[in-house]
Amino acid sequence: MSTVFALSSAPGPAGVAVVRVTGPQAGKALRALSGKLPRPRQATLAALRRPVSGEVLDRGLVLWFPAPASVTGEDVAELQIHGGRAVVRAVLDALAALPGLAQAEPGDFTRRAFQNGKLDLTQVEALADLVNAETEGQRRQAQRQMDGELGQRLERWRTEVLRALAHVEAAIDFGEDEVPPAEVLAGVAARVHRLVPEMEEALGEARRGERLRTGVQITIVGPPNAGKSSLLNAIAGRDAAIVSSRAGTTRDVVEVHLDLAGVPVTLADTAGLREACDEIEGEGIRRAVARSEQADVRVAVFDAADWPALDERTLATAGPDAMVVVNKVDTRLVPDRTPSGRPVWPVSAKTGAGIRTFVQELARHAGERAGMSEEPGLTSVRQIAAVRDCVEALRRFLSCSQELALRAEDLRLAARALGRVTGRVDVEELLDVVFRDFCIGK
Ligand SMILES: Nc1nc2c(ncn2[C@@H]2O[C@H](COP(=O)(O)OP(=O)(O)O)[C@@H](O)[C@H]2O)c(=O)[nH]1
Ligand SMILES: [Mg+2]
Repeated sequence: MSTVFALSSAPGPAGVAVVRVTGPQAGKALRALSGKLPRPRQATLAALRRPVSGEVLDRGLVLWFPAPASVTGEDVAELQIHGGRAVVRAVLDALAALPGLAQAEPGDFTRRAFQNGKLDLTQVEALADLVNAETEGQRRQAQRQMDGELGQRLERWRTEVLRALAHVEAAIDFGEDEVPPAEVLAGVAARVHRLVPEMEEALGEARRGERLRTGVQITIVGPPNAGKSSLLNAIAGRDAAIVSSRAGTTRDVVEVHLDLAGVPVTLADTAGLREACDEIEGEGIRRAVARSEQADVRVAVFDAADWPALDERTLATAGPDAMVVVNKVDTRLVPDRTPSGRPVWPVSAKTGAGIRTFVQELARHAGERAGMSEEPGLTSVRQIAAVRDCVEALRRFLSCSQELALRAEDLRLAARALGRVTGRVDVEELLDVVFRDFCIGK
C-alpha cells in the first residue's frame, strides 16, 4: 500500500491548516520533517524542517497515530501548521520530495478507511453528507448514519439471510438422512417471512430520509393575482419572483432554496391557474400542475377579495391535504376556517401579517415529511434500490416455485444486495455462519 498525503482543511489563508499523511511510510515522513516520532496520540509542538537542508518551514503541532487505531486504519501522521498558502505549499512540497510519498487522490483517506473496515459504505455516504450538511436536520441525520446504526441494521438482516442460505445449502448437501429438508425449509421460510415486512417498512419510510438529504419540495399554487409570488418573496425574505398586478406575470416555475427550521426546502412559485391566454402561459400552467403533483407539501393561495368563494381549479390541483392560505388580509379580514371547515392561514404578503405563524406551520409540515424525529433509515437512492432488490429476491424464495438449488440462489442474491449497501460481500462469513449453526466435523 502506498503512502499518501493531503491538505485536509479547506485551502486558502486560515489560522491553522491540517495536513495528513497515511500509509506505511507515514512515521518515516513525520520523522523526516520533525526530527522524531512523538508519543502516539499526543499533540506535540515541533519545528518542521525541510529534509536535507534543515531549513525551518514552520512550527506547529504534530500527531502520530500508529495503525490500526487511526482514522484510516493505517499509520497516520497529522501536521497542524499555520494556514498560510506559502507555508502549506512548502510543507506539501517537502512531503512530496520524500521517497514513496504521493499526493492523495480525492476520497483516498475514506477509501482506505473503508478497506480497513473502519467505515462501512453507509458510513462513507454519511461522511459525505456530514461534510455537505447545510441545515441542522441534515447534520443530525448524517451524524446518526455515521454512528453506524443503519449499517448495523443492514448487517443484521444480511446475517439472517446468510443463515437461511446456510440452512438451505445444508439441506442440499447433507442429504435426507442428516438434515430433514422439509423441516429445515419450514424453519428458514418462517425466518425469511419475518424479515420481509421489516425491510418493506424501512423502504416505506425511506423517502423521508432522502427528502432530508435533497430537500422537501413545497409548491405554491393558486389563481392569478392571489399573491403567490409575493408570498414566496415574503417567506424567502427577498425578491426572488416578479410581483405584478398583471395576471399571468409568473410563467415558469421559480424556485428558492431555504433552511426552514433546520429542514432544507425547495419552495416553488408557479403560474396562476386559469384559462391560458397564449401558448407560453399554457405551458407555464401545465408546469404548475406537474410541479404540484410532485410536491411533498402544497400551499394553495387565495385572494381575500374573493372570500368566501375559493377558486375550484386551485382546490382541485392542490388536493385535500394542501395548506390553505388566504392572502391580502390587509384589505379584508377572513375567518380561520373555509366554508367546508378546512383550516385557513390568513396572511398579508404586503404587511407581513400572519407570515411568521404560517412559516412556522410550514416548517413543521416540511419537518414531518422529512421524518426529522425518526430513527436513521435508508437515505440514498442506492440504499433503497439495493434493499428493494433484496426484498424481491426474498419474495421469490418464499414463493416456493422452484427447485431448491435455484431458491438458494435467490437467498444468495438477497444477501449480496444487502452486502452492496454496506460494502461487505465476503463469503468467508457465510462459512462462519454454517459452522456456528451446524458444528460441522463435531
Ligand atoms: N393589498 C395587498 N396586495 C397584495 C398582497 N400580496 C400581493 N399583493 C398584490 O397583488 C398583486 C399580485 O401579486 P403577485 O404576487 O404577483 O400574485 P401572483 O400572480 O399570485 O403571483 C400585486 O399587485 C401585489 O402587489 C397583500 O398581501 N396585500
Ligand atoms: Mg406570480
